[in-house]
Amino acid sequence: MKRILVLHGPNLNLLGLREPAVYGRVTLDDINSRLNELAARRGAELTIRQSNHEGALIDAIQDAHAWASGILINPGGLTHTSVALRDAISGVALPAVEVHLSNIAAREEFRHHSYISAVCVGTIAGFGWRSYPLGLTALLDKLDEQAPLA
Ligand code: CA2
Repeated sequence: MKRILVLHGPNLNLLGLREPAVYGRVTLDDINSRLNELAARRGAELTIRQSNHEGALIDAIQDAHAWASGILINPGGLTHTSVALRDAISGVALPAVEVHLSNIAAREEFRHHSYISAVCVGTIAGFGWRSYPLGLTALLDKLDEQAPLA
């Protein structure tokens, strides 16, 4: 059974409740339900956390070293600022996929650089809530590819 840590960074708890013009009307609970449905279909199990605190996200990543097969992460604004989050992902050496609701390359200049991308298998951005299931599918496919043939 593949076990995946899903991490939502700062302010993503506001999804669907504020700024719908930028981030849409889908709530974080909606996204988590869809991810759990997808995971069940794929025979995977998710542990889902949201935090507004950098240290709490880093603790969750370090802890995942003991039990997870991979990480799906939307680091929120920390994408563009956090060397510490990048070091945590790199340190646990688990395959990670970075997702963003918005197309960060098409937004303000300060959102164009991600500290996280280089330590991830890949990044999916710009598809709204669908970035999450696309990212989870990509991560599970990658893990399937790595599994030894039966
Ligand atoms: O597009 C994404 O998923 C982002 O990670 C979202 C972050 C932003 O700082 C990144 O550049 C791109 C912001 C998350 C804040 O979400 C809110 C949702 C509703 C209302 C206010 C903020």
